[in-house]
Amino acid sequence: MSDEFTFKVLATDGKARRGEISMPRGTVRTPAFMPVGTGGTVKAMYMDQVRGVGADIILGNTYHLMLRPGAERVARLGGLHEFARWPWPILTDSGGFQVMSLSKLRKLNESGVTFRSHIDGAPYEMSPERSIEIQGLLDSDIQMQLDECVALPATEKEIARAMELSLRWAERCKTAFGEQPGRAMFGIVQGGDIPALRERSAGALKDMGLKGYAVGGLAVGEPQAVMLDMLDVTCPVLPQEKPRYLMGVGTPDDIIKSVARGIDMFDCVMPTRAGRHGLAYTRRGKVNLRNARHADDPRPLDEESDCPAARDYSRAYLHHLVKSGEALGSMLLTWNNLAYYQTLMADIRGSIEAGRFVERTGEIAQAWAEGDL
Ligand code: PRF
Repeated sequence: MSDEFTFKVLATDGKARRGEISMPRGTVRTPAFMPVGTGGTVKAMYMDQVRGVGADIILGNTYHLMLRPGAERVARLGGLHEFARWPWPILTDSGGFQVMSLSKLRKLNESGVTFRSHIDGAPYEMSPERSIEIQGLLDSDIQMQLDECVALPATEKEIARAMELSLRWAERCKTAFGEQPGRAMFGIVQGGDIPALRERSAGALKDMGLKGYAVGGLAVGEPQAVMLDMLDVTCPVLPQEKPRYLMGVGTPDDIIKSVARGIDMFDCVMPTRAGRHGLAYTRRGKVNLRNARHADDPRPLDEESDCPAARDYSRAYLHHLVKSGEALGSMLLTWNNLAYYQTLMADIRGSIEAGRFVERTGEIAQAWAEGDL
């Protein structure tokens, strides 16, 4: 742990990096996967289970928490860590992306966004300064700039406009954030699927001297190959000595291919959402527990797993829970999935340290391809 926010690259293998982010609330081993805890809860999980599977940091959402229960209320109740009983690092997204995907009647201009809540239609305003203020009220350790993410496909003109606006908002967020030694504010690279715009965005953010950089505007409708091409042009422009976070990504395969290009941090609803829909991630690929083939299967999802959800319950029982709509089905499958993702990240980290990243991730992909046991 550390009084200051610091990042160290401990080992590299090709472009893949094994690192450590230290801050007062704890150390994040990278490459890291951050479970999504949108509204102050990683859905269907106790925080000790989230910690128990190996998560060093979770993600929270400005947008959801400002609407309900309200940022000022969370602050009065001691901040998000105390409120949700997660004392370790928290990264918060800034709200722009969620406003665009969830809210109603949104209007965006130079000063910020106005929108109506998806919950009760109440009107809200969010400027870059207000987003940082809210993230401060939540007591977030890693705060994100307010940005505008355009869905792909989009015109070059539209992508360029949103990217330039996001750069101006990055400057305003940097000023609003000020000097906070134990915390960080990350800039967000935009630029859609246009290499020159990605380079411009990453270069301008680098010049601002921020403590970390996110790559946004990807996994928004483009093929995986396009996303990877954008990482190929973006990562070399970003400073080596700062953490890089690919927002909202992704599948295990996306993660491996992005680590190979120099990404250090990820978040995605996939393991938690899939768990609530009866889908299990395993060493041998995805298993849909809704399928009738599991109804009489006494075997666990993975007898070699350290996670009780994967090791101690029969597929027949999990199938039964899922088919019956039982809460425990969601809980066990989410637990299994987050354990799988964290084990994958530990495996990736170990392979980089050992200089075996390509070889090891090849073996991991081979096991997925062999299919379920
Ligand atoms: N910006 C912000 N949050 C995000 C994204 C973005 O571009 C994405 C895109 N994959 C996910 N979450 N602020």
